[in-house]
Amino acid sequence: MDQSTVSPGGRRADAILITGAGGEVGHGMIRGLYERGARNIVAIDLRELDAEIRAMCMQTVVGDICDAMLLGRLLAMYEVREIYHLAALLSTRAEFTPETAHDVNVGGTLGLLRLAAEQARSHGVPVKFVFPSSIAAFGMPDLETKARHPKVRWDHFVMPTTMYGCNKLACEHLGRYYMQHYRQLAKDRVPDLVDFRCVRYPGLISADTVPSGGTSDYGPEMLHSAAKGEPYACFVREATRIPFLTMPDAVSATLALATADRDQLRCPIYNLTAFSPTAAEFAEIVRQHFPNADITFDPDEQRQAIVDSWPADVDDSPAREDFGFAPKHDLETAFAEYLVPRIKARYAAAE
Ligand code: AKB
Repeated sequence: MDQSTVSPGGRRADAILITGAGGEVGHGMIRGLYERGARNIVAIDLRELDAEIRAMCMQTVVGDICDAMLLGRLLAMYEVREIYHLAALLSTRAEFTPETAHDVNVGGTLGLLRLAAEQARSHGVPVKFVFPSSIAAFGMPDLETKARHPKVRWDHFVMPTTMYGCNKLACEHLGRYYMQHYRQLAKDRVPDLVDFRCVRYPGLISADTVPSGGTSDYGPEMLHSAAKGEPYACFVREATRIPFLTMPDAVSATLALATADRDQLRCPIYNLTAFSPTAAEFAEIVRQHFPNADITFDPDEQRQAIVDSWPADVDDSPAREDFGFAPKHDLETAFAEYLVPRIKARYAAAE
């Protein structure tokens, strides 16, 4: 055991555990927590984290969240007080290996919920479990219904058509179970072990990372291709519409949920969104900023069907009312104030 994490009295160091730390959201979440004063971050990912992110962490671990031995060793070293569970196989990638996706997305989450319950039982304080679900948990039955329901509530049309969406919906229910009903028949049941908090991310757009394996990725891929001067064939139709959020707004919203008073939170799940452009509108604003962008549309029928099953927009009023969700960026300011300046600097530095 690493003695550096155990005080002379045998008490383990407090820790915030972040899984999927090397991913798009992981980078932003670690930076956001660090900038808010967190100095006890333990980050885990399948790959080594880059130096800048590593410097913000108390410890970085290269490993698999499905590795029970690894989780056991972390339990021995730390008193985990919060978990931001960001590791997942996204919607497109999950369709090529659905059973593996289930093992990682649901099995991995179950293992961490169990760890959270055991930790809370051990140190006597509820463990905060922050979980990003997705608009993939929705399943609009057809385009006519999608058009008729422009702003979908969190509890409507939850009939996912992808393994990833099924996984996210399952984890939403598992989190609620661990929070409200865990071991409900056990004589030695301890209530309130896990404080589960969940947001449903729409498509996320980051200036710092290019996504991989998502079906909402046509937006960020289009933008990054234009910035690199590369042609881009969009895999959805021009008229395709889904909700999006910039990565900084997604991180801020997640941290606002994480730090809200529990009694403010009326919903088990919170929709988030900021803008819902069509793919054609997205291409138009990309061309405004990158006039030489070579963007064409070459729909992939299967991936198109996935995106068509996601709502055109979602009702995020509960997030705005309960924990003050207020995205900084609409479509125009997202490009003008965040995406384009950061992306141009990123690719200029890479030249
Ligand atoms: C995906 O496209 O799979 C994800 C998502 C919408 O959750 N970005």
